[in-house]
Amino acid sequence: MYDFRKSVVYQIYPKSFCDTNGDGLGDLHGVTAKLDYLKTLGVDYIWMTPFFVSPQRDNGYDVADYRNIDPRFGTMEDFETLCREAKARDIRVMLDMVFNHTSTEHEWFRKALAGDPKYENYYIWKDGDPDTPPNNWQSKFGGSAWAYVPEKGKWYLHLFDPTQADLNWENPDVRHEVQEVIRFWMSKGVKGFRFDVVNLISKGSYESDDQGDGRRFYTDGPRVHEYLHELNQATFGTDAEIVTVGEMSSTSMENCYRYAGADTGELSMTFSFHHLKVDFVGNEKWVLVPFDFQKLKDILFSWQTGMTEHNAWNAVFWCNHDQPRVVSRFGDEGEYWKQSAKMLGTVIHCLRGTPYVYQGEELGMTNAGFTSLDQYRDVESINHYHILRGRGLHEDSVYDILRVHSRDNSRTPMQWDDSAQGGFTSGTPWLSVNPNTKTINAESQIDDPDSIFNHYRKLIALRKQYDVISAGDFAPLDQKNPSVLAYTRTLDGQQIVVVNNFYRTETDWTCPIDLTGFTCLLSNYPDTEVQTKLHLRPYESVILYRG
Ligand code: TEU
Ligand code: CA
Repeated sequence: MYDFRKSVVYQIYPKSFCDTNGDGLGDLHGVTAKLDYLKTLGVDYIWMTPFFVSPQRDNGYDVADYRNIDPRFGTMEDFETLCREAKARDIRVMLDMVFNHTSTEHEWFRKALAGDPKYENYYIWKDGDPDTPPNNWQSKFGGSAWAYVPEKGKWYLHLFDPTQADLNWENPDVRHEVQEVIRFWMSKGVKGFRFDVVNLISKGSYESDDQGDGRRFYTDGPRVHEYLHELNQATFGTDAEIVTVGEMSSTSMENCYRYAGADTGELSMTFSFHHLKVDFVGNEKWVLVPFDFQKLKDILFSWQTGMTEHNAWNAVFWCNHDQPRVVSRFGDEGEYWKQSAKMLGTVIHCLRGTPYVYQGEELGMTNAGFTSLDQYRDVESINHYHILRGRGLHEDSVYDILRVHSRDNSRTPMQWDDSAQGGFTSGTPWLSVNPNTKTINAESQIDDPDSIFNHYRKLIALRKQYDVISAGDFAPLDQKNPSVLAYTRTLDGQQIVVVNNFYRTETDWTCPIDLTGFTCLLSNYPDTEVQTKLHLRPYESVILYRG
């Protein structure tokens, strides 16, 4: 079987990656054009977020046709070229399948609206009067999760935007349709699938939630494991080379043992987000609070040990297209930009799990820094601007919050060079390029041995070289330390000790393990010395090894 424990996945947000025809939108040709760059970095998979036909209300997560490519991104031939060129470089293509919902422009939904009972049963409808939604569930993007269709006198469920109608997985026809879509892309040579919010597909009871927004009734729902097992058996489970990852919204570890267990026949691994909610207040993300370092460690470490004990596999990551940039979030955008970006990379890449690198993370790209609403494009950000203003928050405070939490922070175009549009487009980009492309860009980093890019390149290479990194057991070190994040990985006679100073203050740290005989595999300072009593400089990070 293909050993995905040694692989690293690179996430591409095609719209913001590379534009080859000057329309301001990245395209498939642009991805093909940058494959050599990705080969240099050393990644094994590219996960591309959806480029299927879509009205783009949610940047492609509102799919109107699962089998065709949106002309904005290119053609099927372009996709086939991309797959061929990727394969020639030993890079595998992973697609993003959005099966919790379709766009309301999907043929199925249009037929449902027109009254075709077969397709009506593809979605979730409830009777009710036009003024009272069937329950109090909230959309993840704000407002009620129900939309009323006057012609039908019924409400349909949408856990996201009103143009993203939830599919009715209880209907076996829906499950068969989804299987056919997977088989279609498998026949094109696709070797991986990411399943969007896949733990929301089985709804339980449709009660109003007196304790929250309704998520406890549909998250990790009653039949979700059955559905995933069935999908596995009918499609990707027949090809041992295919790697799958489920995006798990507000999930529990117990459920992930099954979703991502080695022998459970569901998925290869899961994304969970609890470690990123450490700058929230409960589930509320539209607030400004410093991140809770102890909580971050406790959550990351408990997932490391819990998943290991149950023989299940984590996807490990800081960044994606929904999260702010990690160097802005947990690192430093200023004086220690480089050290902190490298340190954060080290933390993730030495954990037990498959690391995901989100485009631009390997360059230390930062948050967007937008100052006015017209710069934002994301439906969630625009909705929350109005929701927060409606609660009486001053405009400046709302902008302060968006600058920290908006999903557009990660969606600004890839910074290839120091030209005005960062080498992303010759036209006008759909979302502004960060002006710091003058100093933060790929061109200036590829040949610089001390760059963040080359640090990531080394981290990726180490995972392939040392089995202890891909397969070793995890154990925390000095978990309560207020500024250091440290752990060990152990496999047979090999061990690594990973020590990270998460702050700009220098700190002395005595390793609870005797470090005699250890050598330094990688550090983000050029002159780190191995000793049991370490003096850690700002954001210093070291990987020590004994074979
Ligand atoms: O995201 C799922 C999700 O619930 C969150 O990431 C959410 O977008 C955000 O954190 C709310 O604060 C997936 C996709 O990654 C995202 O881009 C889509 O918008 C969403 O599903 C709907 O398909
Ligand atoms: Ca284009």
